[in-house]
Amino acid sequence: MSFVAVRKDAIYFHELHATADTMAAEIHAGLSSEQKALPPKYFYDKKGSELFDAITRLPEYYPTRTEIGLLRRHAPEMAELLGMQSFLIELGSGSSTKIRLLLEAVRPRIYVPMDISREHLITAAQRLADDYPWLTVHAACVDYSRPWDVPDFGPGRYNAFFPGSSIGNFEPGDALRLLRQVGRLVGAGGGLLIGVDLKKDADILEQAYNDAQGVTADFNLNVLAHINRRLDADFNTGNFAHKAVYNAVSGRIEMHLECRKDHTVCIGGTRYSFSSGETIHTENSYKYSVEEFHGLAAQAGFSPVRVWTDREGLFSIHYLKLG
Ligand code: AVJ
Repeated sequence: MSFVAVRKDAIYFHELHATADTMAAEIHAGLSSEQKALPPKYFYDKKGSELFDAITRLPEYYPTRTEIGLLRRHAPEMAELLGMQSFLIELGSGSSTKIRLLLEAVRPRIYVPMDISREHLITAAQRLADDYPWLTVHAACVDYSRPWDVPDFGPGRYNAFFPGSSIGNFEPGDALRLLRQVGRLVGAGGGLLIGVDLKKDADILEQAYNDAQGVTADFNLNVLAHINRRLDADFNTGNFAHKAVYNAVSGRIEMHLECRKDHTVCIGGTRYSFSSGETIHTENSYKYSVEEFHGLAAQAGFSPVRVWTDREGLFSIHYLKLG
């Protein structure tokens, strides 16, 4: 499929899927299984993207500030590795704040923010284009769990930027598939700069996902409100409680919504029963040691070039090359 651009004020806009979205079917499948589950991508409607931004400012949520610290400290070296005038594609660009730390140094030919949250993506991309008048921005709306077209701007050097440890929200097999797709995107010799949250003490992890102000709880519960808004459903968020625990065996934080009482919920004409105490599994956030991540990346054809970590060993940023 071709990569058709629509001019929207200061930016170009792309849809990377040929088919309409499958939200209703995915929600139905998730709520019909033995362990009820919802895909974490449905956190990110407009409200959810705003709540996620609020999470990144929480004192307990160390990943964002630690990653920004690494980007600030090592920006010159990262820019050197990325090279100038590349096609720079960011996966899960959200508010496009982190890329600002690298833009002036790398001066990409084209910057491509990709995100699932359409409105949030367009607003962030337009703001960026306003702030950097020399920059060409091609925003692309994409759901990585569905087949998507790899943007191709012609010959040149391609780099992918995938910050925030969003790779951790994918099951290892899906993470591998996504990294392989990133490989197709950057091509032989292309680069990947990726932020990966490290394995650490369970207390630090659990605090990061159980903040005192309850913003993460609101973020988790918002998935139900999002379903209500989009699918004619009648979830009462008051019937559920936020729960986040570290599963040391799997090396992941698990977020759940625990049902507080027996009740039913109607979604687009179908009834679903919920029993008190049962949970809806809403997210996994896998944590990787540097070696574990190198192993995963190698299976996708990426070779490690450089890795940066903070002094406390909380977070890592890898630069890898395809081939
Ligand atoms: C989307 C990967 C950055 O897994 O830490 C934050 C999402 N969920 N708090 C993560 C999230 C709960 C977050 N990332």
